Amino acid sequence: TPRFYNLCPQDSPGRQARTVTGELTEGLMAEAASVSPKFFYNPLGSRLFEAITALDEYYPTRTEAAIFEAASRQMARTLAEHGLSHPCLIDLGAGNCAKAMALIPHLHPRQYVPVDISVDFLRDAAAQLQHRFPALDIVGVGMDFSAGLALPDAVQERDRVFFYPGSSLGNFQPAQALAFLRHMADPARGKARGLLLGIDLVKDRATLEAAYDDALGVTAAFNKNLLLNVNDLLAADFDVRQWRHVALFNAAQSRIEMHLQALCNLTARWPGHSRRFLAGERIHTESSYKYTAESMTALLKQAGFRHIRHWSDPQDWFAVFWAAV
Ligand code: AVI
Repeated sequence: TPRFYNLCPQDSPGRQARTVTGELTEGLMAEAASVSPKFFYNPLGSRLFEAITALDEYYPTRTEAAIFEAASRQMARTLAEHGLSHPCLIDLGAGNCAKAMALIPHLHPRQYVPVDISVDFLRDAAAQLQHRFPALDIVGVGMDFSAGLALPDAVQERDRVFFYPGSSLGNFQPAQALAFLRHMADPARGKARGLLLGIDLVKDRATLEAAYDDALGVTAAFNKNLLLNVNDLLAADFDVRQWRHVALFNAAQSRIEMHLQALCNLTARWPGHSRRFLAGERIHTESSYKYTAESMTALLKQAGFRHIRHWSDPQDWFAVFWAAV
């Protein structure tokens, strides 16, 4: 079995619960109500997200996979040109490690470091991967990397290449995305030599909005399930039937926004609090920023990366960037 480090806060359940309660209450009581998208991912939410990635309308997952399939040899050559023939591959949000599994035979990492906040899920996935690649040095790390990249000493400092696929960077506000990339490139912190980043690109509104409002209603269920998770976490009484899923492309901010919109006047209650919502009022649940090749190149440069190139699909719907420090 691979080495595994759990760096998730070992807070007492009570203390952790109070933090979550405070964060949720603050968002729900704000004049423009919001809940962080991290609250999508309870066990049902993770399954619904997996279902989303299989939808016709949700092009990012399969488009990214096709780019990796077509270009992984070129990617390996590019890394080798930067002296990274045997990198330490740090997989951010590795989940089931499936994306890395396809890449490892091409990139020949000396060490593979899957990182995820979902600790037990990752532990199992890392063990399975070790079976598949018995000689590979695997160091699993359970942590919330959005809070920083302080990796355990067992993770080698040399030749670090961060792997951040799936357009997850798009769920950060651009200023947060820049701060995170800077942190990665900082020789004293993330110590990255390079980064392989998958990011969704700006395209026509209809394609974008369909990807976040599919005909089967899977994304609507994914969005509404957030209220079920909030009910569990806060002991709240949201009725999902009183809410509708809204997904729209905000072109000025270059982002898909997901909201839950109240279908009638209603009051939601949880211990110590209540919030009245008028019909039509919304809770903002997610932003998914869409970049252009130019805007992402500029962001990576601003963060301290040099030698930037990217690969995309024939329609230019999605891009995989290589950026070296
Ligand atoms: C995880 N993240 C990159 C997805 C996205 O496209 O922003 C989450 C998602 N939300 C609705 N559908 C998918």
